[in-house]
Amino acid sequence: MKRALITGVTGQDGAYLAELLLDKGYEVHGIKRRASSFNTKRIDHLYRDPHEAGVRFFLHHGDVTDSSSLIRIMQQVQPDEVYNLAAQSHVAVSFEQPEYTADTNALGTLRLLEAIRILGMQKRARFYQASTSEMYGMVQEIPQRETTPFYPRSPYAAAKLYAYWITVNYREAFGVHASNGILFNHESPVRGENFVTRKITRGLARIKLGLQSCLYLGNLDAKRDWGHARDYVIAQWLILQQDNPGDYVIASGHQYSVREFVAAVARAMEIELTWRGSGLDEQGVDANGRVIVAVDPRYFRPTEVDTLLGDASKAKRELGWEPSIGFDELVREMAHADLRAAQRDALITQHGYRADDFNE
Ligand code: NDP
Ligand code: GDR
Repeated sequence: MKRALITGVTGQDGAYLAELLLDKGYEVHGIKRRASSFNTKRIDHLYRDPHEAGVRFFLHHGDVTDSSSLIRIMQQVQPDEVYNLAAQSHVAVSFEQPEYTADTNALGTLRLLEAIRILGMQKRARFYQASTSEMYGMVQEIPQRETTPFYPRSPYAAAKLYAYWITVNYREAFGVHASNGILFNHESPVRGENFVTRKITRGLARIKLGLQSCLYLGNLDAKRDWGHARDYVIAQWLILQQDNPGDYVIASGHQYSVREFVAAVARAMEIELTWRGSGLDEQGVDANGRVIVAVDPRYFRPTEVDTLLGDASKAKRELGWEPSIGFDELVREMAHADLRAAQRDALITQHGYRADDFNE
């Protein structure tokens, strides 16, 4: 039985990847951070009581800013495959916490690679690094492929660029089977609520159910190449199944603006939406003339990545990977899930939920 270790197992990709590897018969170990409240919502459905027979999913407390925890866990688990998904993954937040972002995203990767080296596991453990299209930043070529030069535009992207190159270096210097997946944006119903797609599906669902009046967004002109996380974790796994390590762009090859994403979600939720004004005064108005989408400059970034579009033909050729879930299906799935959540919240509100009821 193959053994995998996933950092960032409590995140969007960690949850989908853990499920995929368990389905493939792996023993899966995940590293989670200690938190004052539960942070395992995305993986609770995979967790079994460790006292039961045949358990194949295990969680370990650790942190990628803490070498000793990584070395201990790596030594204990002896993984065949290590997936480094842990990161401070919010680009806008990285401008507020640049040092922490570098510690986690850049040095965290180095610490894991060093743990492999210190423990002499170069020949055993294959390493996957969650690299990102954000490294292309101010794009030098359209579409972006493995050979396109990088030009990071945020502390997040600069830290990820270090992680990319240290992964390449440990491959070349120490013979680690270490690979980068350069993944373009991928989303799902369990995407963090403050990334733009989920903010839109959640916000419009709450507006439709009368729980919120307006959705405030930043740059509506930004263009992204959006795919589904369920497809993209398959690529992560395929990359580690290759005889030779390498670097791969993983993308859908289609591009939409944030404004187009809003419009697609409105259609999926049967909300009539028309745009009026432009720039800071641009607004989305519903059938009753109410402003339900507005621009708030607080969500603008000091430096923006205006446009991303990936060319995943190397992944198709060498990995046999292609996305199976298109833009409309992604939007429908996310819209449906957030409408259900909003319906639940609306019911609770209508029937007079009082927090006090649960404190007595
Ligand atoms: P999430 O933000 O959903 O998950 C990040 C995970 O990292 C969480 O489990 C989080 O734990 C964990 N984490 C954060 N800091 C630390 C730390 N110091 N030590 C240990 N764990 C930590 O991200 P995604 O699942 O969307 O993305 C996975 C990876 O892929 C990230 O590295 C991201 O940068 C990268 N990426 C994502 C893309 C996307 O479109 N989703 C595209 C390209 C790359 P907790 O739950 O406790 O916060
Ligand atoms: P991104 O994702 O920065 O591409 O990073 P995000 O969804 O945060 O932003 C996408 C684009 O939408 C614009 N935008 C807004 N963004 C947010 N979060 N909130 C808003 O209100 C808003 N309004 C407009 C942004 O300016 C941006 O242009 C994601 C993360 O998952 C990274 O970890 C990953 O590496 C990249 O995708 C690929």
